[in-house]
Amino acid sequence: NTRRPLVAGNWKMNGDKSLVEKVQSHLAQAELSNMDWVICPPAPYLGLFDAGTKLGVQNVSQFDSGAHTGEVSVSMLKEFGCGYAIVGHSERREDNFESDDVVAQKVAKVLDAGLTPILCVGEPEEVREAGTLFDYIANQLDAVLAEVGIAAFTNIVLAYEPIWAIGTGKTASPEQAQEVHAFIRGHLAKQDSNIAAGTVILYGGSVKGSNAKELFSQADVDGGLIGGASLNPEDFLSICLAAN
Ligand code: G2H
Repeated sequence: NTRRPLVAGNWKMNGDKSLVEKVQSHLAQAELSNMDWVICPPAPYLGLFDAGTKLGVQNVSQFDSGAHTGEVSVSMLKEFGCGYAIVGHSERREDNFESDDVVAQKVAKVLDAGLTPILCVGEPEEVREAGTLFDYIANQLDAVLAEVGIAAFTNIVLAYEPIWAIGTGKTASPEQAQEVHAFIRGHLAKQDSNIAAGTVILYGGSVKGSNAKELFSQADVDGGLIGGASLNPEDFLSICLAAN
């Protein structure tokens, strides 16, 4: 395939100013010409990175501006050179009650601004155990497809993050990841097989330097969305190298 691997570091509500320096200096010394990487720090740190560092945010408002206390708009992110926005992470769906509809509106807003959404989908453990995993993921995708249409998926990065594997140390096996990634691609292919073939699908959930290579070697796994391990510059770099 011609999909370019991507590794996105999601710091969540972690890190500090010194981590900005450490991560930049680690990545600067590496030869990473066959993949892209992006750092998604907490919003206050965005302006501290060197120009040219690929940046993303962990959340963005579905509104343009106005009386939305605590929210950050896409135009503000553009001012800081932010190219990506994580949308619909399971922690925001849970902590901030983001519905499939709100997630779809955010994806549309990010696309309108010319940024790339990293759209997260993934099932809780009880859904997997009940055997309704594929319906659950299809519903999450369909909410966004209904809002923006299949053509928009040329500019969307997907991330499959099984909720039971997030921050738990319980990584999905490479086979489990591949099975769902292939399902996601197949679901998009029902509407447009070319677009589906070109869509970058990341795996997220306890990816580390030690398991990245095997996960990324799966046919439909095009890189990773990295939480905990992105806070360790050596580990994050080794994950980037595994995708390169
Ligand atoms: C999943 C992932 C990054 P972690 O949420 O988004 O976090 O790698 O800590 O499981």
